[in-house]
Amino acid sequence: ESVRTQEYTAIKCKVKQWSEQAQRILEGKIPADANIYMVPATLRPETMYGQTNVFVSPAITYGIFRVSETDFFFVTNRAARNMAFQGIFTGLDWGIVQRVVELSGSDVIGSTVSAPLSRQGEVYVIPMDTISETKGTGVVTSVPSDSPDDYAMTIELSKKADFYGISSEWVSLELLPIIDTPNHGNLIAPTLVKQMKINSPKDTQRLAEAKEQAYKVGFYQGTLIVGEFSGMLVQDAKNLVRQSLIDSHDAIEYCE
Ligand code: A2H
Repeated sequence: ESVRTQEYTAIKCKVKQWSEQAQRILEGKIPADANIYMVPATLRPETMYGQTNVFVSPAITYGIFRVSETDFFFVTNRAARNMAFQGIFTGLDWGIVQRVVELSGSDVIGSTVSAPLSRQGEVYVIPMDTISETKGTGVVTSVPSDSPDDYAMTIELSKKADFYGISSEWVSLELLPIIDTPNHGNLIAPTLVKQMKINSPKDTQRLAEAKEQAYKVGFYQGTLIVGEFSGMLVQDAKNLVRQSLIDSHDAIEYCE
């Protein structure tokens, strides 16, 4: 475990439609005109162009927390506490974390949320068992073009939708090429997953290797091929995309 500060970009994915189960739980608990966001934490803000789903863990308990008069975040208790210390919850009494409701990840699967920068304006919330409760916000953006973990989970869910208790229509199989590389093409995650013969999200050792390689190649050799900073090297564009997301109020800084 690194002792350095991890600087995440927390993406504000506004809830468009709650799953039926979440609707039942939320009934009467939150003002109808509230803006509620699922807030995945990412280390790769430049990949948000390729977001196709949002992952939550069915095994984690989340909360919806008041951020301001009008805005609410769906994150883990732990992340909400960190956010409060970082001054992210504004217009509230200092240090007071206001949890409006508790929900299990399984309650919100099948909801839809906005996906800032992505060509798919709106994406489904789907399950990922390997999400850690003690990292980030417990919510993860799925970018199967560039993240081997996301790609492997996407394939798993599309093959075993019934087993996971989801509708296969919620799993996006679209791969959006967003970063080009000299030797691995423009869909590095599927390329590595196939090359390394990774057949399941449980193939953790090879996935860790693929993740490391995808991260290095993407960062040091990748060029963005979509969006405002298209044509720029990922290492130059990364912070520009991040700042652009923050300026448009689609993301916030989050550290731990
Ligand atoms: B990354 P680090 Cl395209 N549990 O975002 C498991 N994984 C989590 C998590 C949690 N609680 N919170 C965040 N993550 C994921 C994009 C991405 C990411 C790409 C490629 C690699 C990559 C899209 N998913 O991460 O352990 C999030 O996925 C590889 C490092 O704090 C986040 O960034 O270093 C990353 O892991 C944070 O991992």
